[in-house]
Amino acid sequence: MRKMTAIAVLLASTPLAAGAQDRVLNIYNWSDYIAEDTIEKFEEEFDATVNYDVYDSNEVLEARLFAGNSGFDIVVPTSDFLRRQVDAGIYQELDYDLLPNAENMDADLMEAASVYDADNAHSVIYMWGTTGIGYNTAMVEERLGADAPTDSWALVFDPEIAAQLADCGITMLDAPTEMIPAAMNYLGLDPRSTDQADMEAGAELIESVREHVRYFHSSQYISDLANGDVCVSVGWSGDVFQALYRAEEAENGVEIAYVIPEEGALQWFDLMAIPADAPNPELAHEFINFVMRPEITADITNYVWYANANEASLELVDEEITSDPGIFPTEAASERLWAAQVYDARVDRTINRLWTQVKTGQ
Ligand code: N2P
Repeated sequence: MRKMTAIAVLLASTPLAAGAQDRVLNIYNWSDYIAEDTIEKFEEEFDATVNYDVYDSNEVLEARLFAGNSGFDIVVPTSDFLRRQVDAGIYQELDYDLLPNAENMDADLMEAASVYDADNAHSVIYMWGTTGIGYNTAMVEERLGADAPTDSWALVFDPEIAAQLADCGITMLDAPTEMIPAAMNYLGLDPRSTDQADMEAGAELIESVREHVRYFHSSQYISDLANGDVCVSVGWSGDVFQALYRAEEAENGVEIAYVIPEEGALQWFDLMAIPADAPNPELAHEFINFVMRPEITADITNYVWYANANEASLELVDEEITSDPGIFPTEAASERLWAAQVYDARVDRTINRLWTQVKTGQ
């Protein structure tokens, strides 16, 4: 008996046992943003335990990161937020020697992302998409007729039109840095403007339709659209497609469409990065490299309906996805897309103050 205890103590203190305990990876990612089996596959192959937590707001992620000691090894901010966070020094540089699969990435898209992180020194693209409109085709037609302006932001920003859709449910993202520029764009202003008067005009427009908006939330709309509980959502491309697909699966008669409005839309990148104080940066690199395998990224895109920047993965992505202009925009549509503006702390405070005003009406 005493001997067995001695062996157990000895085993527990061997480097091997300690190493296994250390193979814990803390990931903080967007909700509805990974394939069902990605984490399980990684855990098995890499003998690791993953704590996987989710958010649906860049502001929430940023607050956790800026508070320090977040304990996260991998986070996935959107490009413009990443830039401010890189400038604040909260990420570590990636060691590309540990990321041989980076060669699978699309050079043009990585270059576009380098505007937010010079030389992609701290981040690689996870997925990308657009912020457009998802709608229930039948409900909208019922209320607005066959020539409803379904390819326009008028659907949500024109008070007369929004009033007619209010009963079936309009929702907007709780994302000030995406909603206010979309409203500015609809008004004919530059969506990338940081001029206070322009931002105020955008906020005022949203306030003018606020009474017709059922809620501001950035993930609830997926199931609500799928179930026919709301009819028009300003949403993220892949999330609307997930709603469309869920409705199809449920055979509940709900038909959803996603549109990049003719006036234009935001195109964003979400990127994987490792906080400077990450407990396990080595394992974090292993995870990033794992995700950059063509088949792993393809699995994710096939499950979440978001475009990725992994060129080598595309031949493994369902044709239904690669050929959908809502997911991979046509060249003509791409010309109408704008890239996220980076706000400094002052502009960021302005936009957040305006947003509180929009949501609470004061
Ligand atoms: C996934 C949302 C990711 C898009 N649900 C936000 N950039």
